[in-house]
Amino acid sequence: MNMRVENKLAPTSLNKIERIHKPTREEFKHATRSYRQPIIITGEIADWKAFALWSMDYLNNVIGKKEVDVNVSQNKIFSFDPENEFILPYKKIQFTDLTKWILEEKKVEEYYYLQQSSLKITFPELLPDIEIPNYIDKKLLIITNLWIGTGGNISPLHWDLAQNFLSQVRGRKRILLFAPEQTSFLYPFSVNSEMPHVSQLNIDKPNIEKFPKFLKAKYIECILEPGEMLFIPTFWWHQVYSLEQLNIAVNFWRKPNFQDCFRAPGRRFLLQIPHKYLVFLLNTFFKNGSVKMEI
Ligand SMILES: O=C(O)CCC(=O)C(=O)O
Repeated sequence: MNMRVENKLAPTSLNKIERIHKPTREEFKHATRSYRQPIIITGEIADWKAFALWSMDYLNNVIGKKEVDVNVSQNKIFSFDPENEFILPYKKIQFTDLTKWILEEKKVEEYYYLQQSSLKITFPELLPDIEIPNYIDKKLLIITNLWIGTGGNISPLHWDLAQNFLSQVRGRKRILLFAPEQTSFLYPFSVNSEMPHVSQLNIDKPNIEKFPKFLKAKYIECILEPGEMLFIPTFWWHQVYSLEQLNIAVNFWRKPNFQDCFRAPGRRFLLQIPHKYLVFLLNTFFKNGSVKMEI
């Protein structure tokens, strides 16, 4: 990423993502300032069966015949095209075709990424291979998803309302994180658009004439190794680069803490569409509604 040197440090005291080995829930809460700061947890995933078992052969045996939805991109940026305000299409392919494509990857017209695919709904056979982290009360767990892709895939800059435990099983990911307070430098799409949680910027080739405040944005960076779990708190912006040819991750979404819904991105909704946002929050917290920003 071609950002200037002065952008290297986050604005808070946090300028590095700490690693913490198998924390207890209390230690986790303390280290993340009550689920508000990112951290990398080591040692948890090594205990999962998935960590020992999930090779391409194993996955092909267990789920190979399934049809899966893969997102399709022409330029490896998934699954939004920020520059054209466009949500990319997906297509159904057999799982073995996806794995074959990943292993044989060559220069092609289109690229695939299995993103955010519910384990419970689509791959229940794999559920016994993973363990819900101790930091998520079962009643606060929203969804557990599988991600399978290949090096070069990019998930562009966005935030999620849910707290996210991104758990790397195979391959590594490079991740850039911007605190919620950086929102005014990151040019999210309009609160009324279909992707209000996505930045309009391509941060690898930022159009500074159009988005001049981006030069003030500060970020922190980490490499997530296989066996590590990155905790991404509510409203922390993240851009994710897959590094290895085979890249497999699981992410757990946990309900946000109520007070965190009013950090900078949430305040935009509150100021601009207060009624809709409050109804959305009521549904999220009291009626078990979705935490996706479909407001
Ligand atoms: O791993 C990726 O490519 C993106 C992950 C992500 O954006 C998420 O878990 O919210």
